Amino acid sequence: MPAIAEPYRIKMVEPITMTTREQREDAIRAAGYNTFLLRSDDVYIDLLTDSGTSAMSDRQWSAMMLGDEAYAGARSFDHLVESVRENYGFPYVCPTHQGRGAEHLISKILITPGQHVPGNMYFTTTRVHQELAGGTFHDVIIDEAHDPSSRHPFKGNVDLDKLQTLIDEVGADQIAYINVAVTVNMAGGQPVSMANIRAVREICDRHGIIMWSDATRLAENAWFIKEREDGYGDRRVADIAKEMLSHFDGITMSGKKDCLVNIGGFLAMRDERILTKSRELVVVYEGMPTYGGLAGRDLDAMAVGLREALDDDYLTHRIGQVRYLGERLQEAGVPIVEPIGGHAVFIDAAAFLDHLSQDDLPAQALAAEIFLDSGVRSMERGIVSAGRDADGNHRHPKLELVRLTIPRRVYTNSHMDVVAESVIRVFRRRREIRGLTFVYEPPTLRFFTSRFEPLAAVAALEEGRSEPALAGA
Ligand code: P61
Repeated sequence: MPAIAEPYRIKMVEPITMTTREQREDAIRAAGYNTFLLRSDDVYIDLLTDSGTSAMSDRQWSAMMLGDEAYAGARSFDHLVESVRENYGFPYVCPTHQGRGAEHLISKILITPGQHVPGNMYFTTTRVHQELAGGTFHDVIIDEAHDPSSRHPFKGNVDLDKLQTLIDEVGADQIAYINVAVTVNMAGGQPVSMANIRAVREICDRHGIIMWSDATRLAENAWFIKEREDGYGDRRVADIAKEMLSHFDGITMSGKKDCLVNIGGFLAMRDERILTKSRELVVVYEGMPTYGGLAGRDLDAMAVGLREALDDDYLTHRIGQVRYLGERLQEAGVPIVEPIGGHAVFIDAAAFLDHLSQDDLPAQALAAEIFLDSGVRSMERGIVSAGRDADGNHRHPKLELVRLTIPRRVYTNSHMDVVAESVIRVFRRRREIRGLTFVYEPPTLRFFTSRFEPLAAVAALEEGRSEPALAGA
């Protein structure tokens, strides 16, 4: 394999903090063993998320200087609409402050309480908004997606039989819409094939069902189609992306990922009636329909970024960097989700810490432990993220993962080497790692703000010892 270097050079640098083990012990304890609650100043390499963490280009910064901050009718909005039309092929756009703003609006518009919403695996904010609108989410992803070791090339695919069975059971008129995420975040950044998108479209057409997409990582999905699907190898990613999106009635977009911006999102659609409803709601929850909670400069940065993210060279490096980290971990025997996805390497925490039960919150404990080792911040994606069901019981997802998420255009492969070395060190002494237990749990989206204690510390306190031990200590 020839070396793939960054297709850009670095014009500005941001110093980052190096910390001692003692500082990290204080920091993770103060954060209640939740990496979401760490201060960024205490983090060395921040792989919490690829959301809003991209480095913008010189062209995006220039576009920001031209932002039109008019309250209404800003030309920045026109720039976004032009870019969406040209690159995604949708005529209508409604900006929102970020992806979940768009999810909120579309859930309210399309769901009548009591209806059902199939999707290819849940995403936290997506499902919450569907439920708040009175809908019931149904996972119709293929079984392989729930198996970390399955090497299916399109693990994000919709299982057509599961979809058809749901339609037969509840009736097509009780399906609010189907939401197809490209790529599928919770499955490990796994793509959906063009053939699968076409097949879902056929089912939707047969039953008159609206076909929506969570297109948050559409550029990465299109790159995987180019790499893996017959007939697409010689096509430009930008063309593939446009073909993909041509099958959908509309999309929700978190611009914080594949539009390469730090904040922003939108709804894009073909149906003018959905546009009208979006505009009615956006003024209540976000702002005027021409800014949707964003500054004019944010709209301009997004208009430029969404085009840059479809560049073949950029994507080859981007996905190559994720793969570089994943392969280093694989070589050392660290269990990760395969194939390696588009935006992150997902460690199989259930296999990594196979001496813990899922109720001991292994992925949460492992994320805390990796931070303690090196200051690398990752994210739990397992039982804590899955939350509780309607009866108040913990959901037990099949995947118990720690996500090492790579921000776009931010870190070099030397940073990836440091991350790999740290994870491998922790892997070698994995048997010492203990579980965690909740000490504070909010009612929704609990993973963001929950606090935990090491199980060992709880046991020590119960035995009357005063000094709690650290996880893994
Ligand atoms: C992330 F821990 N993702 O992956 P917003 N759809 C999809 C997303 O990945 C997504 C949104 C919609 C984040 C941020 C985040 O449980 C969490 O612009 C496929 O963040 O509102 C966001 O877009 C929502 C992290 C969100 C989480 C929810 O890191």
